Amino acid sequence: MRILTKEINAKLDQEVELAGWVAGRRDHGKIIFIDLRDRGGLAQLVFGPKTEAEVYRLGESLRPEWVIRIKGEVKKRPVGMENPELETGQYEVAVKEIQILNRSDPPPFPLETDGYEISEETRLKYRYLDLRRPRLQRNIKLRSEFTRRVRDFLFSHDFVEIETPLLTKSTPEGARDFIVPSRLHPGKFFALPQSPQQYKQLLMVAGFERYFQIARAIRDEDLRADRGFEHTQIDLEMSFVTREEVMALDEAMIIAVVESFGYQIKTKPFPVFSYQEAKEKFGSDRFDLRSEEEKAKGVLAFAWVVDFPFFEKDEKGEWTPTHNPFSAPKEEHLEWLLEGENIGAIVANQYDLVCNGYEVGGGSIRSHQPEVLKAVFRIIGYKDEEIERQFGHLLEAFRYGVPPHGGLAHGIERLLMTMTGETYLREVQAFPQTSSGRTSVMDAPSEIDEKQLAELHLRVIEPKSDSKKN
Ligand code: AMO
Repeated sequence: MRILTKEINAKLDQEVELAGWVAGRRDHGKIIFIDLRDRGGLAQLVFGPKTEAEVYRLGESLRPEWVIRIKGEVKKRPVGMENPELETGQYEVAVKEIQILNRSDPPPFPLETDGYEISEETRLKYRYLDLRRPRLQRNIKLRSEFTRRVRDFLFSHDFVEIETPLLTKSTPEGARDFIVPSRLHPGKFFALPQSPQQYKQLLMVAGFERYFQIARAIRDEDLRADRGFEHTQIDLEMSFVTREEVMALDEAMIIAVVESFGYQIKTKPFPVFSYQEAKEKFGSDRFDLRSEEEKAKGVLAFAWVVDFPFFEKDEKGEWTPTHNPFSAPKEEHLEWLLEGENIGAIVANQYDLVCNGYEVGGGSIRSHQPEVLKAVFRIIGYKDEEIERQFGHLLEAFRYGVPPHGGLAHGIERLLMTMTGETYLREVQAFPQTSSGRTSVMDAPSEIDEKQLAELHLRVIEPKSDSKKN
Protein backbone atom coordinates (compact mmCIF):
# COMPACT_ATOMS: atom_id res chain seq x y z
CA MET A 1 0.00 0.00 0.00
CA ARG A 2 1.26 3.46 -0.84
CA ILE A 3 2.41 5.64 2.05
CA LEU A 4 3.42 9.30 2.07
CA THR A 5 7.07 10.29 1.83
CA LYS A 6 7.02 11.81 5.32
CA GLU A 7 5.99 8.45 6.77
CA ILE A 8 9.32 6.83 5.90
CA ASN A 9 10.79 8.28 9.10
CA ALA A 10 9.02 5.52 11.04
CA LYS A 11 9.89 2.70 8.60
CA LEU A 12 13.65 2.15 8.94
CA ASP A 13 14.77 -1.07 7.21
CA GLN A 14 11.23 -1.77 6.01
CA GLU A 15 9.93 -2.02 2.50
CA VAL A 16 7.66 0.88 1.47
CA GLU A 17 5.67 1.92 -1.55
CA LEU A 18 5.74 5.59 -2.58
CA ALA A 19 4.18 7.51 -5.46
CA GLY A 20 4.59 11.07 -6.67
CA TRP A 21 6.50 13.42 -8.95
CA VAL A 22 10.21 13.64 -9.76
CA ALA A 23 11.13 16.95 -8.13
CA GLY A 24 14.82 16.81 -8.83
CA ARG A 25 17.65 14.53 -9.72
CA ARG A 26 21.39 14.40 -9.05
CA ASP A 27 23.78 11.98 -10.78
CA HIS A 28 26.88 11.09 -8.80
CA GLY A 29 28.79 8.69 -11.01
CA LYS A 30 27.26 5.32 -10.33
CA ILE A 31 24.61 6.67 -7.96
CA ILE A 32 21.47 8.56 -8.98
CA PHE A 33 19.49 10.50 -6.39
CA ILE A 34 15.88 11.39 -7.12
CA ASP A 35 13.77 13.70 -4.97
CA LEU A 36 10.27 12.31 -4.96
CA ARG A 37 7.52 14.81 -4.15
CA ASP A 38 4.02 14.02 -2.95
CA ARG A 39 1.38 16.02 -1.09
CA GLY A 40 3.22 15.52 2.19
CA GLY A 41 6.74 16.54 1.21
CA LEU A 42 9.89 15.04 -0.32
CA ALA A 43 11.94 11.88 0.07
CA GLN A 44 15.26 10.93 -1.47
CA LEU A 45 15.30 7.84 -3.66
CA VAL A 46 18.58 6.08 -4.46
CA PHE A 47 19.53 4.04 -7.51
CA GLY A 48 23.04 2.59 -7.04
CA PRO A 49 25.38 -0.29 -7.88
CA LYS A 50 23.17 -2.73 -5.96
CA THR A 51 20.05 -1.71 -7.86
CA GLU A 52 18.85 -4.26 -10.42
CA ALA A 53 20.02 -3.24 -13.92
CA GLU A 54 16.56 -2.69 -15.45
CA VAL A 55 15.40 -0.61 -12.46
CA TYR A 56 18.64 1.41 -12.63
CA ARG A 57 18.10 2.02 -16.33
CA LEU A 58 14.58 3.36 -15.67
CA GLY A 59 15.99 5.49 -12.83
CA GLU A 60 18.47 7.00 -15.26
CA SER A 61 15.68 7.88 -17.68
CA LEU A 62 13.68 9.91 -15.14
CA ARG A 63 13.16 13.60 -15.82
CA PRO A 64 11.56 16.43 -13.83
CA GLU A 65 7.84 16.08 -13.12
CA TRP A 66 7.51 12.49 -14.32
CA VAL A 67 5.01 10.57 -12.21
CA ILE A 68 6.29 7.34 -10.70
CA ARG A 69 5.46 4.64 -8.22
CA ILE A 70 8.30 2.79 -6.48
CA LYS A 71 8.91 0.09 -3.94
CA GLY A 72 12.11 0.16 -1.92
CA GLU A 73 13.79 -0.16 1.44
CA VAL A 74 14.13 2.71 3.90
CA LYS A 75 17.77 3.23 4.93
CA LYS A 76 19.54 5.64 7.22
CA ARG A 77 21.60 8.09 5.14
CA PRO A 78 25.36 7.71 5.52
CA VAL A 79 26.87 9.97 8.20
CA GLY A 80 27.46 13.45 6.82
CA MET A 81 24.87 13.00 4.04
CA GLU A 82 21.83 13.95 6.15
CA ASN A 83 19.76 16.95 5.13
CA PRO A 84 18.49 18.73 8.26
CA GLU A 85 16.28 21.03 6.14
CA LEU A 86 14.13 18.15 4.98
CA GLU A 87 11.59 16.41 7.21
CA THR A 88 12.77 13.05 5.83
CA GLY A 89 16.41 14.22 5.70
CA GLN A 90 17.79 11.42 7.90
CA TYR A 91 16.58 8.69 5.54
CA GLU A 92 16.55 7.59 1.93
CA VAL A 93 14.85 4.83 -0.01
CA ALA A 94 16.87 2.24 -1.96
CA VAL A 95 14.64 1.57 -4.96
CA LYS A 96 13.82 -2.05 -5.83
CA GLU A 97 10.90 -1.67 -8.20
CA ILE A 98 9.79 1.25 -10.28
CA GLN A 99 6.82 1.99 -12.49
CA ILE A 100 6.68 5.08 -14.66
CA LEU A 101 3.04 6.19 -14.50
CA ASN A 102 3.38 9.24 -16.72
CA ARG A 103 6.05 11.27 -18.44
CA SER A 104 6.15 15.05 -18.48
CA ASP A 105 7.29 17.65 -20.95
CA PRO A 106 10.02 19.79 -19.42
CA PRO A 107 8.14 22.32 -17.25
CA PRO A 108 8.18 25.88 -18.68
CA PHE A 109 9.63 27.27 -15.45
CA PRO A 110 11.26 25.98 -12.27
CA LEU A 111 8.86 24.66 -9.64
CA GLU A 112 11.14 24.49 -6.63
CA THR A 113 11.64 28.27 -6.35
CA ASP A 114 9.14 30.65 -4.77
CA GLY A 115 8.12 31.70 -8.31
CA TYR A 116 8.18 35.49 -7.81
CA GLU A 117 10.81 35.76 -10.54
CA ILE A 118 8.45 34.36 -13.22
CA SER A 119 6.02 36.55 -15.16
CA GLU A 120 2.41 36.49 -14.04
CA GLU A 121 1.20 35.62 -17.51
CA THR A 122 3.34 32.49 -17.73
CA ARG A 123 2.58 31.39 -14.21
CA LEU A 124 -1.18 31.69 -14.72
CA LYS A 125 -1.14 30.04 -18.15
CA TYR A 126 0.40 26.97 -16.49
CA ARG A 127 -1.26 27.52 -13.13
CA TYR A 128 -1.61 23.76 -12.48
CA LEU A 129 2.19 23.56 -12.55
CA ASP A 130 2.71 26.82 -10.71
CA LEU A 131 0.51 25.43 -7.92
CA ARG A 132 2.95 22.56 -7.44
CA ARG A 133 5.51 24.90 -5.90
CA PRO A 134 5.77 24.54 -2.11
CA ARG A 135 4.84 28.17 -1.38
CA LEU A 136 1.52 27.91 -3.22
CA GLN A 137 0.77 24.47 -1.79
CA ARG A 138 1.20 26.04 1.65
CA ASN A 139 -0.96 29.08 0.84
CA ILE A 140 -3.83 27.07 -0.65
CA LYS A 141 -3.79 24.56 2.21
CA LEU A 142 -3.72 27.41 4.72
CA ARG A 143 -6.77 28.86 2.99
CA SER A 144 -8.63 25.57 3.30
CA GLU A 145 -7.79 25.18 6.98
CA PHE A 146 -8.55 28.84 7.66
CA THR A 147 -12.04 28.49 6.20
CA ARG A 148 -12.61 25.31 8.19
CA ARG A 149 -11.75 27.05 11.47
CA VAL A 150 -13.97 30.02 10.62
CA ARG A 151 -16.84 27.60 9.98
CA ASP A 152 -16.16 25.76 13.24
CA PHE A 153 -16.23 29.03 15.17
CA LEU A 154 -19.47 30.21 13.60
CA PHE A 155 -21.23 26.85 13.99
CA SER A 156 -20.27 26.82 17.66
CA HIS A 157 -21.89 30.26 17.97
CA ASP A 158 -25.23 29.09 16.63
CA PHE A 159 -24.86 30.38 13.05
CA VAL A 160 -26.57 28.65 10.13
CA GLU A 161 -24.67 28.34 6.85
CA ILE A 162 -26.98 29.22 3.97
CA GLU A 163 -26.19 29.48 0.26
CA THR A 164 -27.76 32.27 -1.74
CA PRO A 165 -28.25 32.44 -5.53
CA LEU A 166 -25.53 33.26 -8.03
CA LEU A 167 -28.02 34.20 -10.69
CA THR A 168 -29.65 37.24 -9.24
CA LYS A 169 -30.49 40.88 -9.66
CA SER A 170 -27.87 43.55 -9.36
CA THR A 171 -27.11 45.03 -5.93
CA PRO A 172 -25.61 48.50 -5.88
CA GLU A 173 -22.32 47.84 -4.07
CA GLY A 174 -20.29 50.40 -5.91
CA ALA A 175 -18.92 48.23 -8.74
CA ARG A 176 -20.25 47.21 -12.15
CA ASP A 177 -22.16 43.96 -12.42
CA PHE A 178 -21.22 40.93 -14.45
CA ILE A 179 -24.32 40.27 -16.50
CA VAL A 180 -25.76 36.93 -17.63
CA PRO A 181 -28.32 36.90 -20.48
CA SER A 182 -31.46 34.87 -20.02
CA ARG A 183 -32.41 32.34 -22.71
CA LEU A 184 -35.94 31.86 -21.42
CA HIS A 185 -36.64 35.56 -21.02
CA PRO A 186 -35.42 37.29 -24.18
CA GLY A 187 -33.83 40.67 -23.59
CA LYS A 188 -33.62 40.12 -19.85
CA PHE A 189 -30.52 39.60 -17.76
CA PHE A 190 -29.33 38.20 -14.46
CA ALA A 191 -26.48 39.79 -12.57
CA LEU A 192 -23.84 37.82 -10.68
CA PRO A 193 -23.82 38.88 -7.03
CA GLN A 194 -21.43 41.60 -5.90
CA SER A 195 -22.23 40.21 -2.46
CA PRO A 196 -25.16 38.37 -0.86
CA GLN A 197 -26.20 41.63 0.83
CA GLN A 198 -29.93 41.68 0.06
CA TYR A 199 -30.38 37.93 0.45
CA LYS A 200 -28.78 37.91 3.86
CA GLN A 201 -31.11 40.69 4.94
CA LEU A 202 -34.05 38.68 3.59
CA LEU A 203 -32.81 35.74 5.69
CA MET A 204 -33.13 37.99 8.74
CA VAL A 205 -36.73 38.71 7.69
CA ALA A 206 -37.09 34.92 7.40
CA GLY A 207 -36.19 34.49 11.06
CA PHE A 208 -32.80 32.73 10.95
CA GLU A 209 -31.23 35.42 13.20
CA ARG A 210 -27.66 34.19 12.68
CA TYR A 211 -26.57 33.52 9.09
CA PHE A 212 -23.20 33.00 7.54
CA GLN A 213 -21.85 31.95 4.17
CA ILE A 214 -18.43 31.49 2.62
CA ALA A 215 -19.68 33.49 -0.34
CA ARG A 216 -18.29 34.21 -3.78
CA ALA A 217 -18.56 37.88 -4.65
CA ILE A 218 -18.15 39.01 -8.25
CA ARG A 219 -17.49 42.59 -9.29
CA ASP A 220 -16.43 44.22 -12.50
CA GLU A 221 -14.02 46.74 -11.01
CA ASP A 222 -10.57 48.08 -11.78
CA LEU A 223 -8.12 45.32 -10.95
CA ARG A 224 -5.39 45.96 -8.42
CA ALA A 225 -2.91 43.89 -6.43
CA ASP A 226 -5.53 43.30 -3.72
CA ARG A 227 -8.63 43.38 -5.92
CA GLY A 228 -9.97 40.73 -8.26
CA PHE A 229 -13.14 40.23 -10.30
CA GLU A 230 -13.88 37.35 -7.95
CA HIS A 231 -13.22 37.18 -4.27
CA THR A 232 -14.61 35.14 -1.41
CA GLN A 233 -16.23 36.60 1.65
CA ILE A 234 -16.86 35.37 5.14
CA ASP A 235 -20.31 36.88 5.11
CA LEU A 236 -22.46 37.10 8.22
CA GLU A 237 -25.60 38.76 9.48
CA MET A 238 -27.31 38.82 12.88
CA SER A 239 -30.66 40.01 14.21
CA PHE A 240 -31.37 41.97 17.41
CA VAL A 241 -27.80 43.18 17.76
CA THR A 242 -26.00 46.45 18.34
CA ARG A 243 -22.94 47.55 16.41
CA GLU A 244 -20.80 46.69 19.44
CA GLU A 245 -22.21 43.17 19.60
CA VAL A 246 -21.46 42.45 15.93
CA MET A 247 -17.94 43.85 16.30
CA ALA A 248 -17.30 41.86 19.50
CA LEU A 249 -18.42 38.56 17.98
CA ASP A 250 -16.44 39.14 14.83
CA GLU A 251 -13.35 40.19 16.76
CA ALA A 252 -13.58 37.03 18.89
CA MET A 253 -13.75 34.97 15.68
CA ILE A 254 -10.77 36.69 14.06
CA ILE A 255 -8.67 36.38 17.23
CA ALA A 256 -9.58 32.72 17.80
CA VAL A 257 -8.86 31.68 14.22
CA VAL A 258 -5.75 33.74 13.60
CA GLU A 259 -4.14 32.84 16.93
CA SER A 260 -4.91 29.15 16.42
CA PHE A 261 -2.35 29.29 13.59
CA GLY A 262 0.25 30.82 15.91
CA TYR A 263 0.09 34.38 14.58
CA GLN A 264 0.72 37.25 16.98
CA ILE A 265 -1.83 40.06 17.14
CA LYS A 266 -0.42 43.47 18.02
CA THR A 267 -3.24 44.88 20.18
CA LYS A 268 -6.25 43.22 21.81
CA PRO A 269 -8.99 44.26 22.02
CA PHE A 270 -8.62 45.81 18.57
CA PRO A 271 -8.23 49.60 18.77
CA VAL A 272 -11.19 51.60 17.43
CA PHE A 273 -10.75 54.83 15.45
CA SER A 274 -13.42 57.06 14.03
CA TYR A 275 -13.07 57.71 10.31
CA GLN A 276 -12.22 61.31 11.15
CA GLU A 277 -9.46 60.28 13.59
CA ALA A 278 -8.01 57.79 11.11
CA LYS A 279 -7.86 60.42 8.38
CA GLU A 280 -6.19 62.92 10.71
CA LYS A 281 -3.76 60.46 12.28
CA PHE A 282 -2.82 58.27 9.32
CA GLY A 283 -4.07 60.19 6.30
CA SER A 284 -6.01 57.09 5.28
CA ASP A 285 -8.68 54.69 6.52
CA ARG A 286 -6.44 51.73 5.57
CA PHE A 287 -3.48 52.27 7.83
CA ASP A 288 -0.71 50.04 9.04
CA LEU A 289 -0.08 50.13 12.80
CA ARG A 290 3.02 47.92 12.77
CA SER A 291 6.53 49.08 13.64
CA GLU A 292 9.31 48.07 11.23
CA GLU A 293 10.34 45.30 13.62
CA GLU A 294 6.79 43.97 13.83
CA LYS A 295 6.64 43.86 10.01
CA ALA A 296 9.67 41.54 10.06
CA LYS A 297 8.09 39.36 12.72
CA GLY A 298 4.81 38.90 10.84
CA VAL A 299 2.68 40.57 13.52
CA LEU A 300 -0.96 41.31 12.61
CA ALA A 301 -2.20 44.78 13.58
CA PHE A 302 -6.00 44.83 13.45
CA ALA A 303 -8.07 47.96 14.08
CA TRP A 304 -11.65 49.05 13.60
CA VAL A 305 -12.70 52.18 11.79
CA VAL A 306 -16.20 53.43 12.64
CA ASP A 307 -18.44 56.42 12.01
CA PHE A 308 -17.97 56.81 8.28
CA PRO A 309 -19.80 59.56 6.46
CA PHE A 310 -22.90 57.97 4.96
CA PHE A 311 -22.61 59.83 1.63
CA GLU A 312 -19.95 61.40 -0.51
CA LYS A 313 -20.16 63.28 -3.80
CA ASP A 314 -19.31 61.22 -6.88
CA GLU A 315 -17.44 62.60 -9.90
CA LYS A 316 -20.72 63.99 -11.29
CA GLY A 317 -21.32 65.84 -8.03
CA GLU A 318 -24.14 63.53 -6.98
CA TRP A 319 -24.51 61.91 -3.57
CA THR A 320 -23.50 58.28 -3.35
CA PRO A 321 -23.13 56.01 -0.28
CA THR A 322 -19.52 55.58 0.88
CA HIS A 323 -20.33 51.91 1.56
CA ASN A 324 -23.78 50.61 0.77
CA PRO A 325 -27.25 52.09 0.85
CA PHE A 326 -28.59 49.48 3.28
CA SER A 327 -26.74 50.91 6.28
CA ALA A 328 -28.61 52.75 9.01
CA PRO A 329 -27.62 56.28 9.93
CA LYS A 330 -26.49 57.00 13.47
CA GLU A 331 -29.63 57.53 15.50
CA GLU A 332 -28.95 61.24 16.09
CA HIS A 333 -28.79 61.78 12.30
CA LEU A 334 -32.00 59.95 11.42
CA GLU A 335 -33.97 63.19 11.19
CA TRP A 336 -31.44 64.68 8.73
CA LEU A 337 -31.65 61.59 6.57
CA LEU A 338 -35.45 61.56 6.52
CA GLU A 339 -35.55 65.29 5.73
CA GLY A 340 -32.63 65.16 3.28
CA GLU A 341 -30.72 67.82 5.28
CA ASN A 342 -27.01 68.13 6.17
CA ILE A 343 -26.41 65.17 3.90
CA GLY A 344 -22.62 65.39 3.98
CA ALA A 345 -22.66 65.35 7.78
CA ILE A 346 -24.79 62.21 8.21
CA VAL A 347 -22.76 59.43 9.81
CA ALA A 348 -23.50 55.78 8.99
CA ASN A 349 -23.58 52.95 11.49
CA GLN A 350 -20.76 51.36 9.53
CA TYR A 351 -17.57 49.62 10.67
CA ASP A 352 -14.53 48.50 8.71
CA LEU A 353 -11.76 46.21 9.91
CA VAL A 354 -8.25 47.02 8.76
CA CYS A 355 -5.12 44.96 9.15
CA ASN A 356 -1.56 45.80 8.12
CA GLY A 357 -2.70 48.45 5.67
CA TYR A 358 -5.56 46.48 4.08
CA GLU A 359 -9.31 46.76 4.47
CA VAL A 360 -10.05 43.18 5.47
CA GLY A 361 -13.72 43.55 6.32
CA GLY A 362 -16.67 45.85 6.59
CA GLY A 363 -20.30 45.95 7.56
CA SER A 364 -23.04 47.91 9.22
CA ILE A 365 -26.20 47.97 11.25
CA ARG A 366 -28.93 48.20 8.59
CA SER A 367 -32.00 50.29 8.08
CA HIS A 368 -34.88 48.00 8.92
CA GLN A 369 -37.61 50.56 8.34
CA PRO A 370 -38.79 50.95 4.75
CA GLU A 371 -39.09 54.74 5.01
CA VAL A 372 -35.45 55.08 6.09
CA LEU A 373 -34.29 52.93 3.16
CA LYS A 374 -36.45 54.98 0.80
CA ALA A 375 -34.94 58.20 2.12
CA VAL A 376 -31.45 56.86 1.32
CA PHE A 377 -32.48 55.97 -2.23
CA ARG A 378 -34.01 59.43 -2.73
CA ILE A 379 -30.80 61.14 -1.57
CA ILE A 380 -28.78 59.15 -4.09
CA GLY A 381 -31.10 60.33 -6.80
CA TYR A 382 -33.56 57.50 -7.42
CA LYS A 383 -37.09 58.49 -8.43
CA ASP A 384 -39.92 56.68 -6.61
CA GLU A 385 -40.72 54.43 -9.58
CA GLU A 386 -37.06 53.48 -9.90
CA ILE A 387 -36.89 52.64 -6.18
CA GLU A 388 -39.92 50.43 -6.70
CA ARG A 389 -38.39 48.73 -9.76
CA GLN A 390 -34.97 48.12 -8.23
CA PHE A 391 -35.80 47.53 -4.58
CA GLY A 392 -39.54 46.88 -4.46
CA HIS A 393 -38.90 43.29 -3.36
CA LEU A 394 -36.87 44.44 -0.33
CA LEU A 395 -39.30 47.19 0.64
CA GLU A 396 -42.14 44.72 0.39
CA ALA A 397 -40.30 42.18 2.56
CA PHE A 398 -39.70 44.92 5.09
CA ARG A 399 -43.45 45.29 5.54
CA TYR A 400 -43.62 41.88 7.24
CA GLY A 401 -42.01 42.27 10.64
CA VAL A 402 -38.34 42.72 9.97
CA PRO A 403 -36.05 42.47 13.01
CA PRO A 404 -33.33 45.07 13.56
CA HIS A 405 -30.18 43.53 12.12
CA GLY A 406 -26.60 44.05 11.06
CA GLY A 407 -23.57 42.14 9.92
CA LEU A 408 -20.37 42.28 8.00
CA ALA A 409 -18.16 40.54 5.46
CA HIS A 410 -14.44 39.83 5.32
CA GLY A 411 -12.40 39.37 2.19
CA ILE A 412 -10.81 35.94 2.75
CA GLU A 413 -7.99 36.69 0.32
CA ARG A 414 -7.08 39.94 2.06
CA LEU A 415 -6.99 38.20 5.45
CA LEU A 416 -4.76 35.48 4.03
CA MET A 417 -2.51 38.07 2.41
CA THR A 418 -1.88 39.65 5.80
CA MET A 419 -1.20 36.24 7.35
CA THR A 420 1.15 35.00 4.63
CA GLY A 421 2.76 38.39 3.90
CA GLU A 422 1.79 38.04 0.24
CA THR A 423 1.18 41.31 -1.62
CA TYR A 424 -1.00 39.95 -4.44
CA LEU A 425 -4.45 38.42 -4.27
CA ARG A 426 -3.39 35.81 -6.83
CA GLU A 427 -0.97 34.21 -4.37
CA VAL A 428 -3.84 32.98 -2.20
CA GLN A 429 -6.36 32.03 -4.92
CA ALA A 430 -6.08 28.76 -6.84
CA PHE A 431 -7.13 30.10 -10.25
CA PRO A 432 -6.96 33.91 -10.18
CA GLN A 433 -7.52 36.30 -13.06
CA THR A 434 -4.58 37.97 -14.72
CA SER A 435 -4.11 41.67 -14.11
CA SER A 436 -5.57 42.25 -17.57
CA GLY A 437 -8.78 40.50 -16.54
CA ARG A 438 -8.45 37.08 -18.18
CA THR A 439 -8.82 33.66 -16.58
CA SER A 440 -5.98 31.37 -15.54
CA VAL A 441 -5.31 28.43 -17.88
CA MET A 442 -8.55 28.73 -19.83
CA ASP A 443 -8.86 31.31 -22.50
CA ALA A 444 -11.73 33.41 -21.21
CA PRO A 445 -13.41 35.70 -21.87
CA SER A 446 -13.79 34.21 -25.32
CA GLU A 447 -16.21 34.38 -28.20
CA ILE A 448 -19.28 32.17 -28.30
CA ASP A 449 -20.71 30.69 -31.46
CA GLU A 450 -23.61 32.05 -33.53
CA LYS A 451 -25.99 29.38 -32.29
CA GLN A 452 -25.40 30.27 -28.65
CA LEU A 453 -25.80 33.96 -29.44
CA ALA A 454 -29.07 33.28 -31.23
CA GLU A 455 -30.39 31.20 -28.32
CA LEU A 456 -29.63 34.09 -26.00
CA HIS A 457 -31.21 36.60 -28.38
CA LEU A 458 -27.93 38.51 -28.60
CA ARG A 459 -26.06 40.18 -31.43
CA VAL A 460 -22.48 41.36 -31.02
CA ILE A 461 -21.68 44.85 -32.20
CA GLU A 462 -18.09 44.63 -33.39
CA PRO A 463 -15.91 46.97 -31.36
CA LYS A 464 -14.19 49.63 -33.50
CA SER A 465 -10.73 48.36 -34.31
CA ASP A 466 -8.93 51.10 -32.31
CA SER A 467 -10.94 50.35 -29.18
CA LYS A 468 -10.44 46.58 -29.48
CA LYS A 469 -8.74 45.15 -26.43
CA ASN A 470 -6.79 41.96 -26.64
P1 AMO B 1 -17.50 45.26 0.97
O1 AMO B 1 -17.83 45.69 -0.40
O2 AMO B 1 -16.76 46.23 1.85
O3 AMO B 1 -18.82 44.90 1.77
O4 AMO B 1 -16.70 43.90 0.90
C1 AMO B 1 -16.34 43.21 2.08
C2 AMO B 1 -14.85 42.87 2.07
O5 AMO B 1 -14.53 42.09 0.93
C3 AMO B 1 -13.23 42.39 0.47
N1 AMO B 1 -13.31 42.81 -0.95
C4 AMO B 1 -12.51 42.38 -1.95
N2 AMO B 1 -11.48 41.53 -1.95
C5 AMO B 1 -10.88 41.27 -3.13
N3 AMO B 1 -11.26 41.78 -4.31
C6 AMO B 1 -12.30 42.65 -4.38
N4 AMO B 1 -12.69 43.15 -5.55
C7 AMO B 1 -12.98 42.98 -3.15
N5 AMO B 1 -14.03 43.77 -2.84
C8 AMO B 1 -14.22 43.65 -1.51
C9 AMO B 1 -12.67 43.46 1.38
C10 AMO B 1 -13.93 44.08 1.96
O6 AMO B 1 -13.70 44.64 3.23
N6 AMO B 1 -22.10 43.32 1.59
C11 AMO B 1 -21.05 44.13 2.22
C12 AMO B 1 -20.70 43.62 3.59
C13 AMO B 1 -21.71 43.97 4.64
O7 AMO B 1 -22.09 45.14 4.74
O8 AMO B 1 -22.11 43.05 5.39
C14 AMO B 1 -19.82 44.07 1.32
O9 AMO B 1 -19.70 43.31 0.39
O10 AMO B 1 -11.91 42.84 2.40
